[in-house]
Amino acid sequence: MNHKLNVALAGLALLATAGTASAQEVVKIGHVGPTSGGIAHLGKDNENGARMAVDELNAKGVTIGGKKVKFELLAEDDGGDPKQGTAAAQKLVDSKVAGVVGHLNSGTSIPASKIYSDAGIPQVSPSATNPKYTRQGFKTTFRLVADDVHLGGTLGKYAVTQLKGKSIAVIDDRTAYGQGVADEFEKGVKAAGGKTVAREFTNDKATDFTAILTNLKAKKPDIVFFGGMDAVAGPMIRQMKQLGIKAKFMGGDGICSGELPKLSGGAMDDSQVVCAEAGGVEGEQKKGMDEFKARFKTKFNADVQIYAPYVYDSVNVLVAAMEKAGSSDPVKYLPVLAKTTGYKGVTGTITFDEKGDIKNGALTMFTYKGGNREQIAVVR
Ligand code: ABU
Repeated sequence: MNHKLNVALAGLALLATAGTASAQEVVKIGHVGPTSGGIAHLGKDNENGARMAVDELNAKGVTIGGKKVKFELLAEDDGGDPKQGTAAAQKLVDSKVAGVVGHLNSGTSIPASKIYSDAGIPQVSPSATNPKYTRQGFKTTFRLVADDVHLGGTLGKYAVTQLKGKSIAVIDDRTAYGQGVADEFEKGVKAAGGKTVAREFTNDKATDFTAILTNLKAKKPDIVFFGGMDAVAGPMIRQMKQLGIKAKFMGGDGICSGELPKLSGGAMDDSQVVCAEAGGVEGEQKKGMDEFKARFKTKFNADVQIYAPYVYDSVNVLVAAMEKAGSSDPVKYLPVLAKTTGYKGVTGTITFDEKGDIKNGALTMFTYKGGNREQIAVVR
């Protein structure tokens, strides 16, 4: 074969390849979480959950409306900061994403939800638990976990009825999540006939809690509840030990991570900490979750922190609605997404209510022994 013919054939092959590639529609999915700052380990965990879903969908091959599609993940960092969160949201809207998974924090998810709503782009948060997130009347706003009313209220009741707390102290970090879950916890304690003896607050970047813990010590609490995230809870537990406060330590999903023992510098006593994840599976369904965790570990050489399975399910729920609607155009698939009923995910069966909240959201109570998170029970 002469050289000219070779070049012509190579050109034809390239054209054919280019033709195939352009026949495959690219669907952009946005993900936002804090991959920098104090809870970057949680943001990265979330982003990995999204990446895993997208990689698996692309490997399996998905057809939407008769066309093979390829999903592209656009991952943004909001640093857990509301202003950075809205900037990231606008960037994703401008990039014409078909849907967004995130943000991680309530304080970023709530302001960002207005931007997605104005653009008509569906947003599924895998972790924001402040009730306001889904109570703004937006049709684009969905959540895969139970909210703080359920989470804080259940933990408050648990503190009184199961842990037999008699003098309960409460601290929060003044964020949309931390303050909200602490308020609901207090209500839960009171509804169960219990008593709170102190309420203190800090912020989500604080590292020294000597002043507030010294105040609390004088009240002799048997339980300290913290509304906030693990990056603050860890040092707080360490400083409680240094000050000789022997109380149990409770918190919501934000402290309930695999990283908490390390963040406390090994200061946690066995069973001292009780926290709850705002979701959960048991029995047969737990097999799917365990398999997910094993695949995640193989892929990223890291254990799931908290929300990666919820992020994974969020991406898959969006894509399932696109497949069912035969379109990745938000105008067409959003009404289908809103009617999601009985979707079997690794985090359980997903059905949205009229606000976009998960129906019958479960909670899983955990403690830590020997530096490992151990499940106590799934409660509804
Ligand atoms: N749900 C705890 C962490 C995320 C948030 O709601 O801010």
